[in-house]
Amino acid sequence: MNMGVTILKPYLASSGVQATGKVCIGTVQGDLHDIGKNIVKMMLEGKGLEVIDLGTDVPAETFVQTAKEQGCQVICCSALLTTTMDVMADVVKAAEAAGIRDQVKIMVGGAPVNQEFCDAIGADCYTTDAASAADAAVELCK
Ligand code: B12
Repeated sequence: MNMGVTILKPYLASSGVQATGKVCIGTVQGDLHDIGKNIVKMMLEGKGLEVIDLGTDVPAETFVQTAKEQGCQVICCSALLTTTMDVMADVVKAAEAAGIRDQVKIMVGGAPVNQEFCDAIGADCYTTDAASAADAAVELCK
């Protein structure tokens, strides 16, 4: 999958275009699934957004610290395990504790996540797939 993504990336990423926003993305702490996260990353880049990829097993504080230091408008959290999706709630809390909750939008996704969960933890946006995630991120960056 990752090899395929590497081949497709030059065709999807817009070249010579000024970035329309800055986003950081990662799979939450305790979770090593990254295929979906990597597809979302590729689609975000294809929409002209600058993407900081934090990789997998990312602690809540790292998402928030990165957003604060790098000036990201959106934090994208991915989770594939029901046991790790609660880390997304920690990201929301960490953003509040760091005083940047009003400056950053938090997007959540991954197979076990749904709109109800997004609302319950106070995140800003949930979408089901990479294409809609990229469209939503562009809107949030505006
Ligand atoms: C591939 C896979 C693995 C690979 C991961 C390889 C990798 N580099 O990612 C390996 C073999 C390593 C693995 C390990 C494990 N896995 Co696994 N794995 C899967 C599997 C088969 C596919 C997941 C996948 O990649 N789907 C394809 C991608 C494209 O879909 P996606 O991630 O959902 O992403 C899309 C959307 O959700 C969305 N999206 C994703 N992220 C984001 C983020 C944002 C912000 C937004 C908006 C949208 C979005 O866009 C994406 C593209 O459209 C699933 C079963 C399944 N059929 O889903 C099990 C599954 C997720 N794994 C499971 C389990 C239990 C494990 C292990 C715990 C097994 C074990 N006992 O060791 C370990 C966990 C290790 C860890 N700590 O993370 C369970 C989870 C059950 C649960 N309820 O939590 C599943 C559901 C299998 C099962 N039926 O039991 N796994």
